[in-house]
Amino acid sequence: MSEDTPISVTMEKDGEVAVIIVNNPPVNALSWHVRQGLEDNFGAALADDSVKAIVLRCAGATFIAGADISEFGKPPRGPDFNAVLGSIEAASKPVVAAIHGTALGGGLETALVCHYRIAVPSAKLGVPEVKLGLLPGAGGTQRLPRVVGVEAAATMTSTGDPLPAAKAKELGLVDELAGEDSLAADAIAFARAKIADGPRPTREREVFGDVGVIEQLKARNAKRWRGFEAPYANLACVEAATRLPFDEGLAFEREQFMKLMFGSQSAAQRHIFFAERQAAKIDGLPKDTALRDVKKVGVIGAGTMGGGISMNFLQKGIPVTIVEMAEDALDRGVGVIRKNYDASAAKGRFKPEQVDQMMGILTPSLSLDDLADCDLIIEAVYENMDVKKDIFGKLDKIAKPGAILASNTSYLDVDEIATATNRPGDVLGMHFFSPANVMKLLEVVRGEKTAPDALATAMAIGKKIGKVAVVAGVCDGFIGNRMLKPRQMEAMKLLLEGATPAQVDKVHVEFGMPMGPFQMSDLAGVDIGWHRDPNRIESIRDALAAEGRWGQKKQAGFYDYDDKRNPSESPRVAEIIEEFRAKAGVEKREITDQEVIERTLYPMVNEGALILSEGKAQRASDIDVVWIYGYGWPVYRGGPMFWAGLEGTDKIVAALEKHGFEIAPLLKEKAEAKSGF
Ligand code: T1G
Repeated sequence: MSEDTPISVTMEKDGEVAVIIVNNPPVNALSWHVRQGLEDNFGAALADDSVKAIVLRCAGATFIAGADISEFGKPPRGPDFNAVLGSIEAASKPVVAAIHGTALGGGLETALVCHYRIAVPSAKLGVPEVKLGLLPGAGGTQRLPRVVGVEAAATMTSTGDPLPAAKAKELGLVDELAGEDSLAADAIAFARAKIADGPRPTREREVFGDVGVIEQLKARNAKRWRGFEAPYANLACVEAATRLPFDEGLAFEREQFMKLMFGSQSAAQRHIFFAERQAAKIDGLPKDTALRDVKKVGVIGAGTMGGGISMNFLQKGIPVTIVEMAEDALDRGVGVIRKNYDASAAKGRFKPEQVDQMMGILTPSLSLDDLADCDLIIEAVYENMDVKKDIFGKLDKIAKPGAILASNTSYLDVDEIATATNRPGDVLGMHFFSPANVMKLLEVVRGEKTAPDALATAMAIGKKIGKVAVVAGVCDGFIGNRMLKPRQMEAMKLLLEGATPAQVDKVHVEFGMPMGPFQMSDLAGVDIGWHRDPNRIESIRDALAAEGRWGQKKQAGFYDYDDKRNPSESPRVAEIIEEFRAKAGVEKREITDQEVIERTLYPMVNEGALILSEGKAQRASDIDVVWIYGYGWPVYRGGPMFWAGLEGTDKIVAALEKHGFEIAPLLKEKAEAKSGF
C-alpha cells in the first residue's frame, strides 16, 4: 500500500468475525483505492486464523453503487476488479455482504461473490450498467443466473431497473432481511451462524430457469430498445451463461463488455450520466446559498399545462392552489387532474387513498388573492405578453415578500414580464414540457435580475418534483425551442425542394428520434402559432391550417390519419407542396437522406454554439440534457453537442458552408481544432 493510497477500506473484528468496511463517499464507488483496500483487507482476514467469517459492509448512505465511472477511459490503477472478486469468492471462510442503500453494478457483483447477502428492507439491488450503454462486466451476467435464475437475470440486466430488498429475498438474491437500523449487528450474527455452513462460491452454483424468456424480452422491448446495443449484449451474455462453463461465460462477457466500453453509445450514455448531475449545478453560485422555503404553491391557469404542473407538486405532498378565471374552466381543469390520477391508480401507480390525499391538498380558486400565502407561484396561461404582464402586476401586490414568481412561458421575454413587478429579483421562468406531469425536463429561465437564491430554489424544487432542471438564459425559445426552430424551418424548405414529410421524418426516426419534424407538428398541432387568417397563405403550413389540417386532432395535417391515429402520406399535402413549389418557382430535385441530416440536425448544433457563446446555457452538456429529456434525442448519441464531437465539427462546418449557413464562431473554432464541445 503506497503513500498516496487513500484509506477507504478498513477492518475491525467482533470476536471471530472480521468486518471489512468500505468508506468512499458519496456512493462508495469502486475506485482503485477501494479495490486495493478490499484486496489488502480480505488478504489480512483470510490470513488471520482467529477469523472464522467475514462481513463486508459500507459506511455512509449506501452499499457500493458500482465501479467508479469517472475512472473509465483513464489509465488503469490498482488491482484488477475481476481478480479481487475472484479471491473473495474463493475465500475459505464464509463471506457475508451487508447491504443498505443501493447495491448497484459492480457493487452487486461484489455482493454476488460474497457467499451470503443480508440487506435492510429499504435497500435496492440492481445492475444498471445497461443505462450506461454497458453490461455488468465483472461476472454479473454469469453469477446472477446462478442465483436468481435466467428470467430474473435477463430482466435485471437488460432493463437495469433495481429490485427492492423484499423482492430480492423472494428471488434468493438476498438470504436474510436485517432490521432497518441494526444491519451491522444482524450481519455479524448472520455471519457467525454461517461459520458452520462454510463458504458457498456462486460460480459453482447451477444456472436455472427458462432461456426462452430472452426472446420474449426482446420482442416486448423492441420499440423501447430500438437503436440501443447494450440491452442485446446483456441478453447475449445471460444466454451464454446457460450453455457455457463459468470461465468461458466470463470470457464471453469480458469480450462483450470491452466492445461496449469502447463504443460511442456507452461514451454518450456516460456523458449524459454526468451531464444530468452537472446540470443541477449553477456556476458561480456559492454551494451553501440558502434556499427559500417552498411549502405551498400557486398555479395560475388550469389548462393542460397548469393541471400537469400542479400534479407534480401534489405528488410530492406540496399543497397547490390553482386559479382560473371562470368556474367551468376551473371545474374542467380539476376534473382532468382527477381523471389522470384515477387512470394512473388503475395502472397501480397510486393507491386510491393516495389519489384522495393528493386531491385533498389541491385548492381550486377563482381569485388571485388566494395566492397571498404561496411560496412559489407559477403562471401557466396562454402565450400573450400583455396578459402575462397584467397577471404579474397583480401578483406583485398580492404575493408575500420572498415568494418566487415564475412564468411557464415557452418563449416570451421573462425580463419583460418582470418589468410588471417591483421585485424582478423574484421573477424567473419555469418552462415545463407537455405533458408537464410526465416530461422530465424543466428549463429554469434566469432573468437579468433574478436573485441567485430564487434561481437556486427553483432548481432545487425542480429536482424535488422529479424533474431534470437546466438553467437557461432569456432569449427566444430559451435552449430547446430555440434549437428546434432552425430544424423546423429547414425541414419546411426541404419539402419545397423535393423531399416529402415521410422522407424527412424517416431520417429522424432512423437517427433515433421518437418522431420527425412533421409527425411532431401534427402531434403538437399545425395551428400552434398560426395567425388564424385563412386568406393569408404565406407558407405550406398556412395552407394546411387554412384547410383545417391542424394535425392528429383533426385526423389531417402533414399526414392523413385513420381513427386509430395511424398516419399515411397525403395526396392533398403533396398537391399543396406542388402548388407552393410552382408559385415559388422552385425546381423539384432529388434530396438525399444525408442532406436531410445536414440541413436539419447540423443547424441545431450551430444554434447550440450560439447559445453557448451568448451564455444562454451554462455548458454544452446542459444543451444535451435539454434535448435528451425534452425532445427525445436518443441518449446513445449523447445529445446534439456531444454528437457533434462524434460526427466531427469540421465535417459539420463543411456541410453547413456547402448549404450556405452562417457558421457560429464557436463552432468554427471547434472545427479548426477538430474538437467537440
Ligand atoms: N462512479 C462515479 N461517481 C458516481 C457514481 C459512480 N458509479 N455514482 C454516483 N456518482 C457521483 C455522481 O456523479 C455525483 O457526483 C455523486 O456521486 C452523487 O450521485 C464493472 C462497469 C447511487 C443511485 O450506474 O445511480 O459498475 O455530482 O447525485 O441521487 O459491472 O448515483 O456530486 O459531483 O446520483 O443519491 C454502475 C450510478 C456503474 C450507479 C445515488 N452503477 N449511480 O443517487 O446521488 S458501472 C451505476 C447512481 C459498473 C461494473 C460496471 C446514483 C445513486 P457529484 P447522485 P443520488
